[in-house]
Amino acid sequence: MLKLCGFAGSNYHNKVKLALLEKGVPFEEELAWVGETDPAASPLGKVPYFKTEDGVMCESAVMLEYIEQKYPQNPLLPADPFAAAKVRELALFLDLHLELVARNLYPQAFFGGKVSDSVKEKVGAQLEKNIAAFAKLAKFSPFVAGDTLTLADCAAVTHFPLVSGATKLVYGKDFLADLPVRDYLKMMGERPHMQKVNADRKANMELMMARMKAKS
Ligand SMILES: N[C@@H](CCC(=O)N[C@@H](CS)C(=O)NCC(=O)O)C(=O)O
Repeated sequence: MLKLCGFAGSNYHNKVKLALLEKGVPFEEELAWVGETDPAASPLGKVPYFKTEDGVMCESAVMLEYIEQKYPQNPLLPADPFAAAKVRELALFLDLHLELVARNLYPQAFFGGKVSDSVKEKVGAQLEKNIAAFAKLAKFSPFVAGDTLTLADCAAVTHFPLVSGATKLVYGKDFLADLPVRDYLKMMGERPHMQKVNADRKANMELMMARMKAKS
C-alpha cells in the first residue's frame, strides 16, 4: 500500500494528502516528524515523502505528478496539454513564489523567533510583487484554475492560510486580503476530504505542541 510519510501539521503533507483523498487513492499515513525522516527517501530531511511499491520519492509537486499518472481516476489535471500546463503554472506559483517566500516569516509568525528588519523588508516586497502576479493567473471561479478542482487547489487551500497568517502576524496586514481567499477557503473547507485534512491537522498540531513542551 502507498505510504504518505510526514505529519498532518505540514502544509506540503496536506497538499498531497488532499490529492490522494480527492482522487480516491488508497494510502496509509506514516508519521515522520522533521528530524526523524528517512534520509534515503528525503535527502533534505523534508516532509512529505512517499514509500511506494517501486521505491521512495520526495518533493510534493513530483508526488502529485506521480499519483496523477499512476492513478488516473478523478483527475486533478486536465487532459488538454495547454490547460494542464496552466494548472501546473498556478501550482508552481503557489509553492515557489508564494509559500516559499512567506516561509521566511514563519520563525517569527509561528515559532516564537524573530526575523530581521532587512528580511522583513525584502520578503514583504517580494510577496507583494508575487501575489500581484499570482492574482493575474488565478481564476477563483470557483476553483483556482477554473470550474474544476485541480492539483493547484491542493496547493492553494493548504498554503493560503499560512501566507495570510504569517503576513498578518508579521506586518499587521493580510497580503492576500485583496483576493477572494476567505470565500475560497470557506468553499473548500466544506468538502468532506478537506474537513478530514483539517481535523487531522488540528489533532497533529496538538501532538506537536505536547512534544515541544515535553522536550523543553
Ligand atoms: N519543496 C518541498 C517542501 C517541503 C517542506 O518544506 N516541508 C517542511 C514541512 S511543511 C519541512 O519538511 N521542513 C523541514 C526542513 O526544511 O528541514 C516539497 O514540496 O515537498
